[in-house]
Amino acid sequence: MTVAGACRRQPRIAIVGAGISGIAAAVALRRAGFGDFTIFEKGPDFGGTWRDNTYPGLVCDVPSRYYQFTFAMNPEWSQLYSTGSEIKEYLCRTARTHGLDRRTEFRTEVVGAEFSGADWRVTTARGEVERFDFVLCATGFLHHPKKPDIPGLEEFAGPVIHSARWDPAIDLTDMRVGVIGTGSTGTQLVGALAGQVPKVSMFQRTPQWILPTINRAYSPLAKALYRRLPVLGKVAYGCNRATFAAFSQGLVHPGLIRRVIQWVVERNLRSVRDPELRRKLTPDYQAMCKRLVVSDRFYQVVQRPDVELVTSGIEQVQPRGVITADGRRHDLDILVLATGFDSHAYMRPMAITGTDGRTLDQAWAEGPRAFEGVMMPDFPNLFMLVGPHSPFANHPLTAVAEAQSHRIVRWLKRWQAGEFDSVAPTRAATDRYNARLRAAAPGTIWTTGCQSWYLGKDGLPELWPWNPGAYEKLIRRAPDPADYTVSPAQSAFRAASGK
Ligand code: N01
Repeated sequence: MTVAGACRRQPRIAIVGAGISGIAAAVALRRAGFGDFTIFEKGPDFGGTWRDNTYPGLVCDVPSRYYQFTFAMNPEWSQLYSTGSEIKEYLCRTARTHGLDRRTEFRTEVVGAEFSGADWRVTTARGEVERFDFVLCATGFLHHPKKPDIPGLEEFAGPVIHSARWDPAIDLTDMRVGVIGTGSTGTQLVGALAGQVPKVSMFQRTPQWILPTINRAYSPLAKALYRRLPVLGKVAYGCNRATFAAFSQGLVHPGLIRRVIQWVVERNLRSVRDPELRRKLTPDYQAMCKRLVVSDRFYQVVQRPDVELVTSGIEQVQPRGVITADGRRHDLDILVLATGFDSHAYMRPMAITGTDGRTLDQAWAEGPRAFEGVMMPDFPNLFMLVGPHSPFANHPLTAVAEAQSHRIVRWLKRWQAGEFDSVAPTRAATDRYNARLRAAAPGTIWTTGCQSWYLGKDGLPELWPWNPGAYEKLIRRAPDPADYTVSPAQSAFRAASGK
C-alpha cells in the first residue's frame, strides 16, 4: 500500500490475544472506526489470565470498581474485590457487547509474524498465513506457567497441578494437599483449601509481607444506586485511582508511604501469636519489594492446626510426598505448584521477524526492551499492549491497556491519513528511553534486596519506575517524530507533526 492516493485507506489489523489488553485494543479500534481487525485467541474464550486461572480462592487484589474498563463500568460487582470467575464473566460480556466475538478466531494460536517490508504475514499453528498492515500483541505476561525444577517431581504418584491449570474435576475432599509457593496465588489457595481438606502443607521458600484488607459484599441497595446513578461508578473509579496513585508513590520513592505500609504489614504480622511461626513468616526485605500480597485471612489460616508452614527447603519429591532439607518426609496426595509464571516471555514463543530478518529473540537477547512500552525498533507497525516496563505492579491492567490503545489508535489515524506506510521507533530513542528507566530503577522499592518476577536478567525491574499517572500522561501525548523512523514519507510525516 502506498502513501500516494491513500486517503482514508482502511488498515487490516491482527490482534493476538483476547484477554484484558486485547479487548481494550479491539474496542478502541472499533470506536475509532477501524473495523477490519481479527483477534486471534489460542484459548476457547475471552478473558486471558482470568479464563486460565480458576483455582479455589482466586480473588483480584485490586477493587473491581477500579479493575474495570472506563468504557464498560459495571454496576453489578458483587463485592469489593471480585472473584476470578466474576471478572472473567465481565470480560466476556464486555467483549460480546462490543461485537468482538464476530471478529475473534478462538482456538487459533499465532506461531509467527514476519514483516515483508510492506506488511505483516501472520502464521497460525494450523499453517494458515494472513496478511495485515499492523500487528497488536496483546498476549500479556502471566500466561506461561513456571514449573519448578525439583528432583523427583515427575515421580510423584498423585496429581501435580499448576495453579493456572486447575482441574475442577479433581476431588480434594480426602486429600492431603502440598502447595509450593507463597505468592499471591499460594496464599489465596491455602486460604481457600484450609478446612476443606484434611491437611495443607505450604512450602515456603521466601516469606511474604501481607497487607490486610476487608472484602465486603455490595448490598442490593448499593448495586441499585450504582445502576441508577452511573456517576457513582465514575466517582468510585476516581477515588480508587487516587488511592492507588498514592500507594504507587511508595513503590517508586522512599518516604512516608513506604514507612506507613511497612508499619501496617508489621502490625498485621503481630496477629500471628506463636513467636516461632511469626519468625518463620517474617521477610528479611522491605514490604512491596516483591509484589505485595493482599489478604484478609492468610495469617488466621496459617495458624490452624490443619495447616503447616514448611520452611525447610524441598530436597526431593517422592511418589508419596516431599522430603525437606531437615530430613522430614511430608506425606501428600496432591501437589499444587503455585510457582508463578515466566513473566519475561511476553509474546514469545511466537517467532517474530522484523526488518532485515531481525528476530525478537535477537532484539531481546539482553532482556525485553521497548519504546514507551508499546513499540520496538526494527519491528515496524507492531505494537505491544502491556509490554516491557509498562506500569503493572499492583496497578490495574485495564487502565494501562486503555491508555496504550489510545496511542495505537493515534498511529493508525496517521497511517490512514497517508502520513506513512510503516513506523518504528529509532534505536537511539529506544536506547535513550531504556537508559532513563535503568537510571531510575535504583530509586524504586523493587531493587531494595529481594528476588521477584519483576526483575530481569540484569537484576533491574522490567517495570515503569515512576508513578503510573506519569506513564499515562506520556502515552496519551502525541509521539515526537524525532523518535521514529517512518517509511516512505518522512517529509509528509514531519509536516503533519508540525516539525
Ligand atoms: O507467583 P509468584 P504467583 N521451590 O511468582 C515460589 C498475579 N496474581 O502466581 O519467593 C519453592 O509471585 C516462589 O518463591 P520465592 C500477581 O501479579 C494476581 O503467586 O521466589 N518455591 C514464590 O513464593 C502476582 O504477583 C492475583 O522464593 C518456589 C512462588 O513460588 C503474579 O500473578 C492473584 C519455587 C511464586 O510466586 C504471580 O503470582 C494471583 C521452587 N522451586 C496472582 N519456584 C490477584 O489477586 C518458585 N517458588 C490479581
